[in-house]
Amino acid sequence: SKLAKQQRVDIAARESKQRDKAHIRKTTPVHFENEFGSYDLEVPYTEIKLSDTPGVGPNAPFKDYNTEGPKCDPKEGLAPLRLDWILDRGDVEEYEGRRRNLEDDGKRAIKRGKASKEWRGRQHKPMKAKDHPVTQMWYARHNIITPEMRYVAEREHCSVELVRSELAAGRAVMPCNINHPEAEPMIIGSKFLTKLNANMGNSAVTSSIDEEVEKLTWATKWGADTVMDLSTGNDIHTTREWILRNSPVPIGTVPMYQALEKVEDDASKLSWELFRDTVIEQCEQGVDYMTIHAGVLLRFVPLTANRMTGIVSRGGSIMAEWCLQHHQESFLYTHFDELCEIFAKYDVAFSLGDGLRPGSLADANDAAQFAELMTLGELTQRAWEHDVQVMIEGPGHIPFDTVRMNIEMEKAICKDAPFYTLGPLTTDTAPGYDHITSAIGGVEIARYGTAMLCYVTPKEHLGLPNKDDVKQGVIAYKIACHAADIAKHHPHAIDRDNAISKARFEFRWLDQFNLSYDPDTAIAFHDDTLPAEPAKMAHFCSMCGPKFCSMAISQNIRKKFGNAESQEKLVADAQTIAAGMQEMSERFREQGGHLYQ
Ligand code: IRN
Ligand code: FE2
Repeated sequence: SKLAKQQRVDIAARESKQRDKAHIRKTTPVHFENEFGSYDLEVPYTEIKLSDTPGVGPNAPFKDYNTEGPKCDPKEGLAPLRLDWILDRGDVEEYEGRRRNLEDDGKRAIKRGKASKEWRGRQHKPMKAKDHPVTQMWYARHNIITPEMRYVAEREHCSVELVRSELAAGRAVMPCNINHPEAEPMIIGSKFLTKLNANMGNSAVTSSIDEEVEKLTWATKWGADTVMDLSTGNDIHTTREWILRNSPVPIGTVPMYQALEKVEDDASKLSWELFRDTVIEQCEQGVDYMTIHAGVLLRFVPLTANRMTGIVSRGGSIMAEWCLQHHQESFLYTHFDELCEIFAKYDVAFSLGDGLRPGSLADANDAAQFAELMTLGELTQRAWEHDVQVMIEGPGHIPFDTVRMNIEMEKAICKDAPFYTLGPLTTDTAPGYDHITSAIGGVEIARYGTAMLCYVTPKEHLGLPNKDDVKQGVIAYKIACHAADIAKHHPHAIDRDNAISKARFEFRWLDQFNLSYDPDTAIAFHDDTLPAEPAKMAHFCSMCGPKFCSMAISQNIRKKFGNAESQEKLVADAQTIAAGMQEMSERFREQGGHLYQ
């Protein structure tokens, strides 16, 4: 069984040959000017090449949203795409911070090329705001259109004014720390494509730094829009440095995990000062958004006493422990304005944590959950007063019929700040399949306005996800996000479905594989039944075989009756038939209209 397990992992995590052949990263050139400069933006998309429809003509390549980022040597890191945009605004300065470059991290340092050496030299010192907030929210509220906003508008195929106004109103966030200029700007808000986050994180025993970078690249390849680094252990700073320098997507963290590491896992030894310094260290490195469990208040902790599963949030339980030990209000809450001031200097976005989220259906929608949500609503307003971007984390385990109520509550209480939920899982009964139990809830909650879904992998409740689990989680959530976008009637969302359905009907097998989220699995499943190469051009599929295929029959029907003449005749026939039916029905009713007297 060990061998069987290994084989299963190999199939899913093997080289993504078919996908890599057909999915090509390209960029659209966009010229943009504002009061600070003139820019030639290169906005990425994925091109999926399609074959011709025999006898009809070529099919235009399909353009898809790209999260993958440019290729780079992991030891080098990515080029600092946004560096000039940031410097041109003239509102930041370098200063002596805690930041070290990879080289300073000693033994792990590996030689780098010239270009990146120059960039490392410039970046050795972290940057921060000089005199006003440098958040995208601040620019949006001051009617400044940034290259970041223009870039995002291109990616989302929407107007730049929509991007600006949603950011200004707090209905969308663009996590983009000025110290993470490698990241490609993206936006999270209910008017935009639904996004998905993938969590990574080593535990001391299971993962190396290289593996973490590989998992990051792997997750963004399959479509993760952001990645959270939840690493714990000794190399936490170095791991994060590697991830940030290689990440084309925003990186989120839970700084409380590192703070706890610093006090050797003794929550009672935590303090505001220690936490603040950890946050600043991460701001300087370039973390784009941070989960802050500031809604776990001392007086809410007893509300969890009679729960089936108590407090399941790691960050939430750490804060609850601290509050009880000291019998004091949470320092995250009492120092919240100071946190806002720090975040405003780097443009770090809050992800206000749901430390009291339900960990079972039995605990769903209880007093503790909603008491915390009310507090998050209050903190949202306070962050906005500092022009700091905010999103709100949500549950968890909740029954399907209460999913919609949860997003409606969040919108009302948090004044439309983007909701970012963990699933939700709609049943507790399927460990091993919780990517499915949670994707079901994810579609429903996103359909009514949740802006980003945090993926759940098949290993949830069981262990740490490996590469295979990461892919399973990402694909399950791609499906959920896309299904929600279609239900929301998001413009263009259905284009991909139309393209793949057309390919399916026309027996363009390779196009069908390539337009799917996981071409390699699609092709492998097809090959299980019809391994021969010509089968990929066959005008029947492996489900029905050559003698009876509904699609082949439909095509024959179309050939016979598809021309204008026979169409007219068909319509005329149908009208004659309908008239006859009508007559019969009237006669029947005249006779009393009952089958049995
Ligand atoms: C998302 C929504 N609710 C929770 N999450 C994610 O859960 C959060 O962003 C983070 O990645 C992870 C850790 O949560 P706790 O257990 O520390 O609350
Ligand atoms: Fe859970």
